[in-house]
Amino acid sequence: MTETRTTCPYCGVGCGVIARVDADEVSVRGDESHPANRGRLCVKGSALGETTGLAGRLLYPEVDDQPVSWDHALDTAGSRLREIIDIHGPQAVAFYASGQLLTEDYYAANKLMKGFIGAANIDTNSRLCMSSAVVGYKRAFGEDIVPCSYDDIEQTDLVVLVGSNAAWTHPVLYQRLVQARNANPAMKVVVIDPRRTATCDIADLHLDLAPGSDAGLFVGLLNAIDGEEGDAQQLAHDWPLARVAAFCGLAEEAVATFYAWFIAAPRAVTLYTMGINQSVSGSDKCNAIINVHLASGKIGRSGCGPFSLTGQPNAMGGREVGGLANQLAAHMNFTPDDLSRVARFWGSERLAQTPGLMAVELFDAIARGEVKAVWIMGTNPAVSLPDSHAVCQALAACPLVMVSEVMRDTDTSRFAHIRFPALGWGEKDGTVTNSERRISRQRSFLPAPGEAKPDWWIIARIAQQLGHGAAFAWDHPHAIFAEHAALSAFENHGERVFNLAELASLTRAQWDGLVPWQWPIDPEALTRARRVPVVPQTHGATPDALYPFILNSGRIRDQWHTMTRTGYVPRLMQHRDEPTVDISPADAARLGVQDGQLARISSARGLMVARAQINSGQRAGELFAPMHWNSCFSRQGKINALVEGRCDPHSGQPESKQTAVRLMPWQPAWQGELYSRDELPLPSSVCWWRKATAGVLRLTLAGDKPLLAWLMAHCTGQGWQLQVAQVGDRSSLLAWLDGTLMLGYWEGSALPTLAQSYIEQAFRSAPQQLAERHALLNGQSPGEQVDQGRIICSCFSIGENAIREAIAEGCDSAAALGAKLRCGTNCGSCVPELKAMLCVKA
Ligand SMILES: Nc1nc2c(c(=O)[nH]1)N[C@H]1C(S)=C(S)[C@@H](COP(=O)(O)OP(=O)(O)OC[C@H]3O[C@@H](n4cnc5c(=O)[nH]c(N)nc54)[C@H](O)[C@@H]3O)O[C@H]1N2
Ligand SMILES: Nc1nc2c(c(=O)[nH]1)N[C@H]1C(S)=C(S)[C@@H](COP(=O)(O)OP(=O)(O)OC[C@H]3O[C@@H](n4cnc5c(=O)[nH]c(N)nc54)[C@H](O)[C@@H]3O)O[C@H]1N2
Ligand code: SF4
Ligand SMILES: [Mo]
Repeated sequence: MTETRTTCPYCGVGCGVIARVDADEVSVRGDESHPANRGRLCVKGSALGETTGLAGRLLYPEVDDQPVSWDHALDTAGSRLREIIDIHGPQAVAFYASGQLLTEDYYAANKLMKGFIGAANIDTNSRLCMSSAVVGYKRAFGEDIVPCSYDDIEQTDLVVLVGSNAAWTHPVLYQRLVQARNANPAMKVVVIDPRRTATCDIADLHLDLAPGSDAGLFVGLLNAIDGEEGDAQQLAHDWPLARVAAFCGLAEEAVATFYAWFIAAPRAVTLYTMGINQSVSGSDKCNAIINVHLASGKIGRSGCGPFSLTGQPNAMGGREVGGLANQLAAHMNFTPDDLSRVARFWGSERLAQTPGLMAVELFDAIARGEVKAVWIMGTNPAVSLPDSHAVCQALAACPLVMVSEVMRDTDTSRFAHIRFPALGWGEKDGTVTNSERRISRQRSFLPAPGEAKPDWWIIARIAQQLGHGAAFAWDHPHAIFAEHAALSAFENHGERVFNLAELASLTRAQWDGLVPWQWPIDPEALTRARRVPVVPQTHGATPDALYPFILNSGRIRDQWHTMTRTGYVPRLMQHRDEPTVDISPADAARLGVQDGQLARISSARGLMVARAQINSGQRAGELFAPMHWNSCFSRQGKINALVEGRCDPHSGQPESKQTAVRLMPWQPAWQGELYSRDELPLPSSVCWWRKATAGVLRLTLAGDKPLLAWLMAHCTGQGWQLQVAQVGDRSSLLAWLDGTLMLGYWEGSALPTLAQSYIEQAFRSAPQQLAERHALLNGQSPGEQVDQGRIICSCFSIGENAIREAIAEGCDSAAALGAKLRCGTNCGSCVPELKAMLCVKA
């Protein structure tokens, strides 16, 4: 048994984790000594041990779909890249990296592209995430500095959450807030979000403003603060209360209450994330928020500040190494002094002199044939970029697509000519920086599987192929970290706040043992801040008679992005196992949509199918669907097929939160459940959703063209024996091979209710008695069947039905439910849902 202190690879809270390996079993618990979480973990963090298996992993390099040796893969990649550079120049090559790479990997990628290939075409998924926040900070402070810490949330009088569903997306930080508020009943919490989310659970005030209207709210607040005159203040005079209320679609009293609280609070923190950043005017919205903190003096002291929470585990590290196409390394810019400094430090004569292509432009350039080689590392753009049909077409037409991945099959890797197997969490070694600028170690505690290698190693080998080996001759991530830290200190003279001089001379052993370390900010730096004038704009979507709804998108509690790591874990799919579309009761009634019914949502770009959820927390005229589902987990479940690539002109960040769409209820001819030992080539007319089950493939299906005959032909074609039943509109089919159950299928005009766990069991050990097989064919278990309902508490697998029963029996608070069933007592992220169920009863 060994225990290793490391860091969670999911969200930007950056929780410390203690991983324990017992024989082959990995288990994790929160690290009490880590300042970010002090021992707590959320559901995703707690389930990390269940994600370290090797199923689905990419374990060997592949060239043109054939497994090959590293030598062969590197030679081929090197010669194909050299050929493109020789003929078309370095601008024809691009890297698309990720805020989930470690700092060392990220530094290496940036150095190779900007410093040695000599074009700045390296951009990252942080463009879709943090780039507006970066522009906001740089315009205000002259540098990308986040002037807050998690402690501020505990030492404040007012917390404003804007465009953040932290209860689900930064759960441990949210739990810290819940605790702080319990400890200080005078503290107030305001949530600003068009939807009523789980985060609203602790809100004293929820402002369900019109989508995209946040800048109006904050410019109006600046006006109300009545601070020092200047351009920003001047513009704010045009935004009296009545105008703000009309612009935001809010009641004047609600806006006035928010303003009064903000002005009266001695200290206030504003937490903001994707509801602000992912907008055509996201940068301006960030500055509108920063301005009210500057004007009211709520900045640069404890309990105060404009706090942009980072999404990914190392979004901040990416900003430090200059992973975006329009920055240089170590918070330097494309200015003559910085260019010369970086070139001297790297000993390069080829350093890119102008900014490169930003994510959306980059894929447009691939589509136009200008970029001919792209290397994608640690991100899944075929799912996460807007207008995904166009992205897929661009990738399909690109002469050289290289992908560094941990998984064999992703929507993006399907387009790859060369696949590099990367080490994953638990195997790789390096550092990450969280939202509060705290650098923590991710340590390896598992052996490298197959031929997988660290991302930095792959980059350094390709550098060697391109003739730059000497500048990439590191033998360990520690050497890269030391170089990165030294660059941050190089000729700094206090000009750049980001300065890791203190860490530049760590020995390998010291780096290995590094305890979480927050890089300091000199409060002086904040006093030079500038108030950027902001003219509020609304979103760029243009709803009309054909596409009357605004489609919003975001995260659900237990899934991580494109699901490559969380979508195969049964425990994490219990909460939501299909893409849903939330619709207001009024719109549902008008369109005749029933709760749980399927719906088709379409925009001018594409279509998705999701199950309708009637939600009174959803404004009329707006819809919400999760960002997670993709072609590996569904047919037509991908929201970015609909989203247009409109971007903020300053940050290049796409407006992922607002798209004009229409919704039509879909009553398919049949719906079914399919269990199978193997993948099968379903006809393209069938819609399906993959469910996470142990050991067997389970799909929920729906369609208009009959499927049963196709399935029967498929099974007989395999030489399996069939057992078929048809009663009324219901059909079922079992396929056997020598007493082993190979496939089971149940269909009806409505989705059949089945004894799921009995069926799963039958695939592990098939029932041999005729009566049992008959029950199975009917989708029932021979014994009594207990239906748990939707799982609410994923930590202890407590279902809706047990909770309703306990409420009926007298449990009248989340605490009482916890005492009886344990639900909500571990990570606490289901407490808002428990409370909602208690409310329905009341
Ligand atoms: N469970 C889970 N947690 C995650 C992630 C995950 O995939 N799963 N990903 C991580 C990453 S990378 C990120 S970036 C963060 C994102 O964290 P969040 O930003 O909290 O998450 P989202 O669900 O994308 O969006 C937040 C909210 O913005 C609201 N919103 C939409 N339009 C507007 C608007 O015009 N104004 C306002 N004020 N609000 C609006 C949405 O209704 C939504 O509730 O989460 C991180 N944490
Ligand atoms: N409509 C809509 N679209 C959105 C958003 C939204 O709210 N709405 N949010 C946007 C935001 S904020 C973000 S951050 C993006 C996220 O979108 P992506 O970055 O595309 O999503 P991930 O699933 O995190 O992709 C990470 C990939 O890296 C692989 N991987 C994991 N570990 C490693 C490793 O160590 N090395 C390598 N090489 N690969 C690894 C994973 O298997 C996975 O395929 O989505 C954006 N897209
Ligand atoms: S809050 Fe974020 S960092 Fe912490 S355990 Fe959950 S996903 Fe991991
Ligand atoms: Mo993100």
